Amino acid sequence: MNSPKIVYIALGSNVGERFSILQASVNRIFEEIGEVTKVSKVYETPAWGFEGNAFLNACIAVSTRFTPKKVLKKLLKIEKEFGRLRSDSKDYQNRSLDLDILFFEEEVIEAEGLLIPHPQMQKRRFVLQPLADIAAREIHPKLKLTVRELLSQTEDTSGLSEIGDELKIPSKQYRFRKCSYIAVEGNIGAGKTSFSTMVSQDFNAKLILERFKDNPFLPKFYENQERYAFPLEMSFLADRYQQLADDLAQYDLFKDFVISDYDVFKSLIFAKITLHEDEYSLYHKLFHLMYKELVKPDLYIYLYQNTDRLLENIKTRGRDYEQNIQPEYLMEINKSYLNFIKSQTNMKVQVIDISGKDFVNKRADYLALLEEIDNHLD
Ligand code: PH2
Ligand code: MG
Ligand code: MG
Repeated sequence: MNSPKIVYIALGSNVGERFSILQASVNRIFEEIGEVTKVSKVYETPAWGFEGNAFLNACIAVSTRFTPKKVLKKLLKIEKEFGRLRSDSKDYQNRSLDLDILFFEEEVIEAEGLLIPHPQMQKRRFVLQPLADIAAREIHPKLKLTVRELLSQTEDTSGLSEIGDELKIPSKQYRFRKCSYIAVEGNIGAGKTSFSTMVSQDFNAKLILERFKDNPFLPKFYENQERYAFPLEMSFLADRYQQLADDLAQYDLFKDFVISDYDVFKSLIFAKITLHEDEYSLYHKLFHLMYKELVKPDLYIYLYQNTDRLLENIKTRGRDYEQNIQPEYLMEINKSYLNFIKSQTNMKVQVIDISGKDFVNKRADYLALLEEIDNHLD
């Protein structure tokens, strides 16, 4: 999964209900591409480079995890939804909606059909003026000038007039942001790490990720369960306890809440499956000594994914030692989680079925998942 990047997009319309089209396209960009972080004022501008109706133009900043190519594809799709017709003619034409990528971070891309930064932007006041509203100090990665400098140097002298209406930034006030600590759980390969990482990025949360990579017993365990189950479970418990004790105690002033991609109870759930009865009872004692010291999550989310998709995810992420995991083992883990969840009376737990969903690659699925979590809260 990519980390979010800032893309600046220019919007223009000179046919139909121009302002409504711009606002509706901003909403669609939020749904398809990413969080809209800034919107410029809206300007009425004379058609530049051809004889046509006056345009409304604006610029927005969007935080996206998609690649420039994917963003372009989605913008073209949104243009089409608003009735944009493209003809083969090379001349400019009236258009209900035009969406152009101006900058994608500092990237310079010169590919067939995709030129970033936009090759004409320095010649167009209808781009530079709104862009300067939201990104005056951004540097053009090829021309090495700021947007403010480009605006003051441009040869385009056309007159722009600010209109009274302002574009609204689409956003949702999710109630889960009021939680102080959310734990995301799920089977191996369910997408716990991706989901908690995305939420931490989008909602300014502190992220706690399990450090499984450092566990020297894990690859050995998958080779020889009998021999390595106990040391594996013990070292997981010690690591998780230490990490949660440290990280949950350190209150981060600049973050709104904490989200982790596991809950410490995971240790007990796995131990019950992998350990012999006598080992488990020893383990159980130690677990509870530690458990009572820890801060408990005020929301526990279990992402349920079906076994086929789990196996598929395990394959695509390609950790060698996980490749022989059997479907039966995954089903057993799922069952144990659900038993644990049933026994919880004091914790707010949500089981969310994400089978058939792809929240990493489909933003609509991601937004629907956030919505579902929120609807379950009272
Ligand atoms: N877009 C063009 C060509 N000319 N003129 C104005 N005023 N606004 C635009 O958005 C615009 C234009 C090609 O995309
Ligand atoms: Mg254009
Ligand atoms: Mg265009």
